[in-house]
Amino acid sequence: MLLLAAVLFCCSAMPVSAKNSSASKPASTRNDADGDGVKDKRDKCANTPKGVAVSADGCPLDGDKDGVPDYQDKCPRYAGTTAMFGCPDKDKDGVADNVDV
Ligand SMILES: [Ca+2]
Ligand SMILES: [Ca+2]
Repeated sequence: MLLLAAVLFCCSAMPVSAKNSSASKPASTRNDADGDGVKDKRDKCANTPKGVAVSADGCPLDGDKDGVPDYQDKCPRYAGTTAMFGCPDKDKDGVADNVDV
């Protein structure tokens, strides 16, 4: 019971200190935890690595829409699989088409 009270106290006190620390930051990084320029409220991918190009909803761009973001996609212009790092593997032999002979 004592522990529960401590947890409640800790968490109810948290937003106040968080508010204070964010107020001292420049407006451009305020409420944007990953610093991609999309505010956390609208950011559907709040943990985008630094320097990655993102869409309006804050998610990394995925030009070929294969579910592998361009920055991790070895074949950003061809829809592929996650296992092949975004490259297609038409014959499903585990070797991506771009290196398969
Ligand atoms: Ca963001
Ligand atoms: Ca791809």
